[in-house]
Amino acid sequence: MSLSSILSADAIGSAIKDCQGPESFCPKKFFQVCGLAMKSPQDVKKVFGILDNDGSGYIEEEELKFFLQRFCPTARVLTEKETKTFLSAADEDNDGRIGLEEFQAMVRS
Ligand SMILES: [Ca+2]
Repeated sequence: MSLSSILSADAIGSAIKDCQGPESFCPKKFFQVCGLAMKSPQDVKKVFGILDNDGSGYIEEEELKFFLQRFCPTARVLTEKETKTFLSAADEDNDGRIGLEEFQAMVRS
């Protein structure tokens, strides 16, 4: 399973291009531009599984840092500030990691 079987390469490219500069990453905009915001809950779940690199059932801060690289291997890593902002925007129960339901809620918002 890879992200390119769910999202189009063009859409991923546009979304990555949009946040090339440090501190320019906006999760909501990214999910819209890459097309994930319009995908079914099943597809969003597959993407969650890819982002949860160690299969723990949660996306932790260390995995979130490499968020853009899961979409495009040559993309940059997120800055510490972007990672923390992203995490706190999604982490509704404040356990310091993103669960599937939190991820789905964020993608669709
Ligand atoms: Ca994990």
